[in-house]
Amino acid sequence: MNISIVIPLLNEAESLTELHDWIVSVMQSNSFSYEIIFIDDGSTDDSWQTILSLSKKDSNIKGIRFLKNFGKSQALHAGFDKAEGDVVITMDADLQDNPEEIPELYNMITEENFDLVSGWKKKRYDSVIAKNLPSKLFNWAARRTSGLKLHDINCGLKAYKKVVIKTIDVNGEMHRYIPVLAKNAGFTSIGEKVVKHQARKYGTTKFGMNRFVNGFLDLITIWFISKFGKRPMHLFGALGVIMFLIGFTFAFYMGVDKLFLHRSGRLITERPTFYIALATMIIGTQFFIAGFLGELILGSKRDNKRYLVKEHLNLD
Ligand SMILES: Nc1nc2c(ncn2[C@@H]2O[C@H](COP(=O)(O)OP(=O)(O)OP(=O)(O)O)[C@@H](O)[C@H]2O)c(=O)[nH]1
Ligand SMILES: [Mg+2]
Repeated sequence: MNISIVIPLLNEAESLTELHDWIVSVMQSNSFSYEIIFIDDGSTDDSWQTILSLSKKDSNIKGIRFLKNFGKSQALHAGFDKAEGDVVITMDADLQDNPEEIPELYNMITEENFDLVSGWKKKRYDSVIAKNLPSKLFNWAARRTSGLKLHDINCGLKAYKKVVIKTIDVNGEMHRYIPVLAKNAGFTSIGEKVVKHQARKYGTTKFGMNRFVNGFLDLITIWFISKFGKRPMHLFGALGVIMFLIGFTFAFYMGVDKLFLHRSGRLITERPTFYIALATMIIGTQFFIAGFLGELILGSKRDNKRYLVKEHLNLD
């Protein structure tokens, strides 16, 4: 199979039929063999009914319906688990991403040998204040911490070699940083393609302003994971030793002073230095324990099923 198209969605019933017809016409005019995997992430509208009725006409449609809303990352994770095509395309369900871009993306993966190609909505049809400016800032920060030269890291339209999506683990809200995850996993051939973007035609935005707060917190996490994820003790151990040594030096000085020099007539507990020494030694120990816990967690095998499926369509 040439292409798997993975489409995570939440309450996009009005868009699905038009999106499906558009994808099919592009697939047929390029004679690609393909599958479309819709992941309905606990929609409360008619999205699943629409997917079922589309699948009656088109056997290339597969579907997963989550028991409740687990988030876009989990939806992508489930779609990636099931994808069989040599090239995997992800796109939004709201008709903002243009299926006409798929053949060119496919060629970039198969002929130019990219591991991952990310779309770049160079001309956006979104509000400047709510989306474009925060998004520019966000992408700048992501570029600085990750070293990737992408302009639009969180673009929904992306193409991957199959091995990439079978390797990376998209969890939490990490769908915003898939190129960084891919880079950390060792896939360095990461490209970018300017893609057409449309204004939203039906339905409503699913992510509010809190996307930027969450986005920046995730950015710190991913920076931390890519630097210290495999060796937390290197960070926490070093911090712990430094803090502990500072505290110990203060305590040692006070001890020597009290026992041998007798320069201060006060009790040790009456001196501010005592509390500095105490606090830094305790914090140092805490850092050390955090490092140990990190290593323990890394060592134990984790269960990576983070979603529950309610129904399947054409999947085993
Ligand atoms: N699986 C899943 N998909 C989601 C969720 N929230 C949004 N989506 C899908 O992710 C895609 C992008 O969401 P949008 O709300 O369009 O985000 P956006 O394109 O940045 O915002 P607009 O420009 O207003 O459309 C759409 O296909 C949504 O259906 C979710 O919680 N789970
Ligand atoms: Mg959208």
